[in-house]
Amino acid sequence: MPKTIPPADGRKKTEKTASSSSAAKAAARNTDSGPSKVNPDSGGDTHVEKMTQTEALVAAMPFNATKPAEHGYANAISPRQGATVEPASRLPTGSTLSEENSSDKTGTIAPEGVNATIEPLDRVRVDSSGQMLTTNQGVAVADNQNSLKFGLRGPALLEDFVLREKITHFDHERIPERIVHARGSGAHGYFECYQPLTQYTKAAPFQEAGKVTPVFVRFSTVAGERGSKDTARDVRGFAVKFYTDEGNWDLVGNNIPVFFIQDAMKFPDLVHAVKPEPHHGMPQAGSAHDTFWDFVSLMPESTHMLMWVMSDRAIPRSFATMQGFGVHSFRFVNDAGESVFVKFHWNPMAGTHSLVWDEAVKISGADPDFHRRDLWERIEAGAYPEYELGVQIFTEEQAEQFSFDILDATKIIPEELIPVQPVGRMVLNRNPDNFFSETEQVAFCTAHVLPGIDFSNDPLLAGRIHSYVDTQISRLGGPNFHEIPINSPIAPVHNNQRDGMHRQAIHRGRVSYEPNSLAGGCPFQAGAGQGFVTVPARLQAQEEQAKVRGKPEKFADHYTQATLFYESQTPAEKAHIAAAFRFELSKVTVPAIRQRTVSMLRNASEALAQKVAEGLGMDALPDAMPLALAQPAKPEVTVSPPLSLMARPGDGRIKARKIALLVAPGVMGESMAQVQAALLAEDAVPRLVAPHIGSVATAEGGTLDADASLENEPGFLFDALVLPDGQAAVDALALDGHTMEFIKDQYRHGKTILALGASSALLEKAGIPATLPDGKPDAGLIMAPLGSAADAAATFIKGIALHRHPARETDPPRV
Ligand code: HDE
Repeated sequence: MPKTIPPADGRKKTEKTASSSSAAKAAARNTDSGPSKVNPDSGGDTHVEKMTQTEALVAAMPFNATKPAEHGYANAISPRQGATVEPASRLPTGSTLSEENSSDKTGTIAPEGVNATIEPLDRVRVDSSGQMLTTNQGVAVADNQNSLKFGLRGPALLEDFVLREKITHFDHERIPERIVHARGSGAHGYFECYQPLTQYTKAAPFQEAGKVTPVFVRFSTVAGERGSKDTARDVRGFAVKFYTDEGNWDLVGNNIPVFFIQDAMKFPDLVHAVKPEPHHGMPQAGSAHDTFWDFVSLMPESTHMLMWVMSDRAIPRSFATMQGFGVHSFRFVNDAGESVFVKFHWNPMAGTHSLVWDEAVKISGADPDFHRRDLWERIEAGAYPEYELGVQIFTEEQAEQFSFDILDATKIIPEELIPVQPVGRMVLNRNPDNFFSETEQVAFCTAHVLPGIDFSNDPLLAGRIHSYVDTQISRLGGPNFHEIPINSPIAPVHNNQRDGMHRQAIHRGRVSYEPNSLAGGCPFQAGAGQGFVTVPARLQAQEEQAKVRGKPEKFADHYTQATLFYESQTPAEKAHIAAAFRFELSKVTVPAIRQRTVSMLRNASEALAQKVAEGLGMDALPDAMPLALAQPAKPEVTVSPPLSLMARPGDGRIKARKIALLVAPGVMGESMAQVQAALLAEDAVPRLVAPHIGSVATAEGGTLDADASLENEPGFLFDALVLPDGQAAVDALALDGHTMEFIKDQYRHGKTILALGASSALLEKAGIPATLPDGKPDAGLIMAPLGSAADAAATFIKGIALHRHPARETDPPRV
């Protein structure tokens, strides 16, 4: 009879005795027909034993006991666990009797219930220290310098399998890049739960305080190709893969909480419009061109997103200083099957800080890898990027009362309506070992959810649930992308999917279907107790119960939240939005597209439309675009301060900030060393920058070692600047045109500048105004007379923590 499975090593060895009948033995050795009745006396013969146990296993399932449970509503929302029977031993479920014969290659019999493809990444890590070079077949290569030739000066030979393997592999090194979000940077880390959220969700990461779940995060730009620049004006992807013990959950979000469109049907159109124009392939990684503005100005629902994309959110200082959002409404589901809606927010501990446009443009030339480098260096330095996960939780009833539709991805839920509750934190503490294997091959899919997390009916989300799996099939070469090490879960994987390109799992046994009795019913359906069950959300209204192509009425309010966003910004942020619209639209070659965009903006903000129109040299404002919804519902709030980047200054730390310390021969080394030490004590990254790299003689007779030059690390790459004391150094720097550009960029971009002793002359020579445009003192300009470097360093550090001094700005800039 079937019973508990004995351990693998307790398995009976084949003993051939005379007591088993020859007929049974003969029958058990056939693979193409069986006896009319199985002889239960195996006589120790393994073939017969397997046949006997197989018969018992199958007979223990005389019919499909769960078939009736496939019907009816109650079963639909609470599926039963599948029927299983334990075999008497591991014999009947194995593929082969020869599995006991082991070798260095085969290893031993598959451990019971184990799928080895999900073991930690160590199983595929390769370290070549102390190893000799081999081919992919493990054959040692004697000569890796020369191809095989017929004579030293003769023709190369086709026989050269070493060369041909190397070149063939090289020829296929590239895989198709992501159609969007092609340029990305990744990191490993962990998520730690603050308190159990069991009241709302049974999702594994939220079950206990202190529970740690490994994650892999990939940040990205959207429009640019894989080799494009980091600091383009663009949305940033913020995709997090949680390797939970109940399977992988991918929260594939952006750094902006809304989107351009409301329905997946329009996504290919949006992407075609923003990508380089198809006739000449320009521009790269930019939205400042005709087709993008043509499309969005015909899609007024994009107005809210355009406000965000024209704001400084689209040019973050660092991946560590930007927020992330799940964008759509999702659902949390608890153990009792009750569900609430949830929106996800990632808030950076370092605060939200961005670049300014002039800075972003210059950085893209000097360091196209600016964000990737910053992320890598922060992690290598132990200044781990950290984010708090917050959730907005609300019920169906609350959602019905809102002036907007929570299924509309162009709308936020103002924090004044539903506060953001912190539920855990994420720390990114390990760089990938290999960019391609991890960051490039990671496959995020919105379809990857867990018990406890479910979808809303957002029509944009619905399209995404399909799209991501589909795209991985072509990008990663087939349906087995889940077996690529970075993608495999840490939770067990057992199903009857088989074969396909690049299959890695080697399944033991002959069963790859369900229901089955030959494998005791395994793997069996989990049922509602442990398995994923979709929330049986009901549609209430009559008209919702029809098959239609259309949108709910509230989706037609295209401007209320665009206005809310704009009105919630500080004056400097508003000025940046206006300047960004002006810049982008100035690059459009068709005036009618500009007109149409401005006519759309009039519905969001007359003041903004006016400013943009002036900046574009328009004689008069075009008529406002007709509204799709004449009387939108009255909004609950008209200003929401958390929508400003200034609302999150961060923890006041300056860790990982890069500060330039300009030096030249004759520098007063001691005061510079004091500032350097103060910055290092704060975990900032001070760099000594000189006219050229190398040793610089100090006024005191010592030396400083400059590891960057005015040429290779221009001023806009730094968060702050220290100018040196020492007349000879000041004179030398004043003669170098790079110094003036360095100082001007630092000033124009609102950075904190510390001028030690005699170096105030450099500020004068660069034409830096001593006061703000309104005549008030500039807190970002710190003068340190001789002997005050240590005190001044403390003020300097506070200034850097503010990140920028926007009060200095004018349009156009004074410097
Ligand atoms: Fe994506 N998106 N997307 N998207 N998306 C992809 O998947 C798609 C949308 C987002 O680092 C693709 O693996 C459709 C919204 C991120 O690997 C693709 C629609 C949001 C990433 C795809 C959207 C995102 C992607 C391209 C509209 C914010 C990068 C390659 C229905 C919530 C993930 C890939 C990574 C990537 C489709 C809209 C975020 C083609 C059809 C809204 C962060 O599947």
